[in-house]
Order: sequence, then structure tokens, then C-alpha cells
Amino acid sequence: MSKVALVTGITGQDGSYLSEFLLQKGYDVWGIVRRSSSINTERIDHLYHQNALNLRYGDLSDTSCLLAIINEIKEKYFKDLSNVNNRFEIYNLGAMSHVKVSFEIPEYTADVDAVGTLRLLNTIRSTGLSDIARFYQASTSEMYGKVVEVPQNENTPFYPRSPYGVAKLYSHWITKNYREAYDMYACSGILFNHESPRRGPTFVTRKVTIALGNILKGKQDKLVLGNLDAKRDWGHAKDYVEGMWLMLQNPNGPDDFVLSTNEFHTVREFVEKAFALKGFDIQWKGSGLSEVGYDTKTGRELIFVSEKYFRPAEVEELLGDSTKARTILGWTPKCSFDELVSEMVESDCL
Ligand code: NAP
Ligand code: G4F
Repeated sequence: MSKVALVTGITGQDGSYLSEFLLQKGYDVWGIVRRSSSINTERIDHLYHQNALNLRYGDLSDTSCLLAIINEIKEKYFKDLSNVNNRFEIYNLGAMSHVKVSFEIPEYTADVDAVGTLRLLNTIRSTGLSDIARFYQASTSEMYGKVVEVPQNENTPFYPRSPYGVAKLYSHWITKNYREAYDMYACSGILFNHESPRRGPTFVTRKVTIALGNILKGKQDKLVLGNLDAKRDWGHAKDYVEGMWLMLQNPNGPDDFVLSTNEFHTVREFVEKAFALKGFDIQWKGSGLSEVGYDTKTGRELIFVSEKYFRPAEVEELLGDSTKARTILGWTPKCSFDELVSEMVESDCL
């Protein structure tokens, strides 16, 4: 049996961990790389030597490339569509994934994060692969936005608060719609925030650990943040990509699942914990935009707040309930919050 997977967003945090995971399991992995004027493949460069990794340039805004890539895969592995052992897994991780940036490029975000999913689903159908395809959509806790209940599970109503959240909600529903309308094995993982040393540098956790490393090296004198009181349910990306894979192996058929640690922490707490690991004792004084975090041992002021990093509409708190994934898929997050902070700090403070 051919085990073949196509990963959009392969150069991203999750795409890189998922590719490692699938290659270890013996999959032939195909990845779509977005063309960029500078190198954007650092997270997967260490996998280049593997013959089972196949990369193609492409973009979720371009149906012609999706069609060409999926046709190439079909020609190579799935000429005989009657073979019941055929399995083609498609992980749609590609997205403009930054919530704040989505307010600045809302149309582009909708094109890639919403219509891009539709393009991919239609390409699977038009190439005649719907019966053997298993489709994973990267849905997000951001869809809960201004939360209507705490914690959030698969039955919690959505209330997105950003162009990103709204675009992802379209993708969530179109995935469900194609499952119901065309009997496709298509499911969505509603993933709460997950981080790692490979997290993009402008997301808050990585921004903090990079700044800490720079402060220790004398390359940066302060860290400027936005809403310190936002709460997030932060897990480790490595645990979450395993959950994605488990969703496509579910013997009960396609379904949607929340993946979360089921505990939340404030941005402020993340900062305190990260800085404490390198000997700082952060206390806070002032309030609002005048709030400052200082080290009690030296009196040095290190953390500042700027309006620049606030969003036009904020998601104040997200807390998941992943009981369904734990019960049905046997998924559990292995990395604790303290371990996550420590791994990221150590990686950025070498
Ligand atoms: P990420 O690091 O930002 O990676 C996003 C990937 O999508 C990158 O490979 C990026 O390419 C690619 N991409 C961007 N625009 C594209 C386009 N127009 N066409 C094709 N590919 C494009 O995000 P991540 O943290 O790995 O997250 C993976 C997915 O899960 C995303 O869809 C995200 O929205 C979703 N999600 C993430 C979290 C989380 O906490 N990490 C939680 C819930 C859902 P470049 O490398 O060239 O930029
Ligand atoms: O790290 P963040 O930018 O992540 P956010 O907005 O929660 O989105 C991430 O998780 C989603 C899942 O819920 C994904 F779908 C999405 O793709 C992405 O991976 O911000 C976390 C919190 C926010 O409340 C933000 O306002 O941190 C707050 N924050 C405070 N200061 C900051 C900053 N966020 C950023 N990026 N930069 C700051 O300086």
C-alpha cells in the first residue's frame, strides 16, 4: 500500500514537525512551498536528503498549481483508483496565520485561508481522488473568538474576532459541507495555540524568548508587547501534529476534534516564567500603556507596553476542552506548559 501525504504549509512550524512525523512513519511526503524572494525553507532543510520528500512550488491562491501537483501525485501512485488499499492524506496547513496581520491584509487572508481551502477540496474532487483522499483542515480556536462559553469544545458556538478567524470559519464549514455533500473523508482539527522553538518570531511566545536571548547577549535592551492579560491554552506543536494524523486514522470515520492542553496562562505569566529561567525576577508597576516590567534584583526596566501590538478586536481568553480527542483518538498532549517555556528559552538563549 502506498502511504502518500500532501502537506500545504510544509515550510511552517506545523508543516515541518508533521513532515518529520510522516517521514518517520514511512510516508512519501509531498509539500507545497510558497515562492519567496528570501529563503523560507529553514524549518525543513534538515529533511532535504530524504528521497521520500518531494517539494513543489505552489500557492493556495492558484488553482492551476494545485491541479498540476495533485495530478502528478495521481499519475505516480494512484493510476488504479479501484485499489482499495490506496490512501492519500492531504493536510491543509498553508495559511496567512497571523491574527494581527489579517486586519492589515484582510482580502489576501480571505483568498488564501478561506477560498484556498475550497480550491484544494475542488481539486481533489476534479482529479477523481475524493474516494481515496483523507483531508485535514487546520481549523483554529481563534474561531471561538469572543467566547460564549468556557471551556470551548466541538459544540461551542463560534464568534470570530478577526479577518483571520472569519476566513478560517469559512474553511471549517466548507470542509464539513464537502464531507456531508460528497461523502468525503474530510475533517477539521480545532487546534488551540501551539508553540515550539520553530514558532514564527512575531507570535508572542517566540517574540518573548527571542527577546530574552537578545537581552542576555546585549543585543536588545527591552521587550515591547501588547495585551499582557490575554490568556491562551498553549501546547507544543509536536504533540499537535500527532493529533492531526490521528484524525485521519480514525476508524469511526471523519469528524472534527479540539486539540488543547485544557489549561490557560496569561502572556504576563509566560514572560515571568521565561525571564525567571534566566535569573530575572520580573515584577510590574504602572498600568495600561504605562505598565512596565522590571527586574527586582537590578531595578532594570525590561518590558514595556505599546498600542502598536493591540488588535482592533481582541480575543481575551481561550481555554480548550479536548476530552473528545482524548477519548476517541487516544490523543494526549505530552509537553507541559513549564516544559514548553523551558524548551523555547533554552533554544533562543544559546
Ligand atoms: P505558520 O508557521 O505561519 O505556517 C504557515 C504555512 O503556510 C507556511 O508554510 C507558509 O509559507 C504557508 N503559506 C502562507 N501563505 C500561503 C499561500 N498563499 N499558499 C500556500 N502556503 C502558504 O503556521 P503554523 O503555526 O505552522 O500553523 C499551521 C496551520 O495551522 C495554519 O493554517 C494556522 O492558521 C493553523 N493553526 C495554527 C495554530 C498555532 O497555534 N500554531 C493554531 C490553530 C491553527 P511561508 O513559510 O512561505 O510563509
Ligand atoms: O501569539 P499570538 O499572536 O497568537 P494568536 O493571536 O492567539 O494566534 C495564534 O493562535 C491561533 C490559535 O488560537 C492560531 F489560529 C493563529 O494562527 C496563531 O497561531 O497572540 C497571542 C496573544 C494575543 O491575545 C495577543 O494580543 O498575545 C497577545 N499579545 C500581546 N503582546 C501579543 C503581543 N501577540 C503578538 N503577536 N505580539 C505581541 O507583542
